[in-house]
Amino acid sequence: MIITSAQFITSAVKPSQYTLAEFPEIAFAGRSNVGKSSLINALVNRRRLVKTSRTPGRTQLINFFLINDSLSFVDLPGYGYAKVPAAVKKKWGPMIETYLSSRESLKGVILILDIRRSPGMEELNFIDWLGREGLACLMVLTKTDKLSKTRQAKQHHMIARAVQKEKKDLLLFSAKTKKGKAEIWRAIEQLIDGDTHA
Ligand SMILES: Nc1nc2c(ncn2[C@@H]2O[C@H](COP(=O)(O)OP(=O)(O)OP(=O)(O)O)[C@@H](O)[C@H]2O)c(=O)[nH]1
Ligand SMILES: [Mg+2]
Repeated sequence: MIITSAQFITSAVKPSQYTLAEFPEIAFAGRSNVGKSSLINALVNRRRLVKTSRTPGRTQLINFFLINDSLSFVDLPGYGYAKVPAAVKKKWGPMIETYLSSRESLKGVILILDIRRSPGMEELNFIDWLGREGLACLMVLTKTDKLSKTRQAKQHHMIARAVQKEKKDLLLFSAKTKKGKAEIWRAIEQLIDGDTHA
C-alpha cells in the first residue's frame, strides 16, 4: 500500500462523537503497551502520527485516523493494565464494546499480542466475544525483534494453539525492524474487500 496521506481526525468516547463513517474501518486492539500505536505508525510510515509511550495506558480514547482519504484506522485504548485507576478501567470496557458492536463501517479488528506472552483470559474472552459479534479478527504477534528465530517459532506455535487458530492466521511483526508490514497490509486489504472471514 502506498501511503499518500495519514491524518488524525478526532478522539471519541461515545457514538455521537464518532466520525469517518463513510470509509471502511480497521480497529487496532490489544493489551496496554503491546504496541498498537507503534503498529499503526509503521503501517503508515510515520514515526509520530500516533503517540506511543513507555507508560502503559497512554491511549485512553477511541482515536480516528484517515488514511489516503479512503480508509479509516481506529486506535483503541489498551485493556488489562493494572495501574489504571479502577474508575477509568470501568469505562473502557463498555466504551470499546459499544464501539465494536455498533460500528457499521468496521471491516475487521486487528488484535495485537506480544509474542513473548501467552494469551490470558482477557485475550481469549475478547476473541470469543468478537466471534459472537461476527467481527473478523486478524491477529498480529508483535515485538518479534526481542526473540531469536527459534523462540519466535515456538511462541508462534504455542499462541496459535492457545487461541485455537492456524499459525498462518497469526502474523509476525516488529515495529523496530518493520518485518511483517507487507503481509499485514495484504491482510488489511482482504478485510476491506470482505473476502475473508475469521
Ligand atoms: N522492541 C520493540 N518495541 C516495541 C515494538 N512495538 C512497540 N514497542 C514499544 O513498546 C512501547 C509501547 O508501544 P505503544 O505503541 O505505545 O503501545 P500501545 O499498545 O499503543 O500502548 P497503550 O496506548 O498504552 O495501550 C513503546 O515503548 C514502543 O516503542 C516492537 O515491535 N519492538
Ligand atoms: Mg497506544
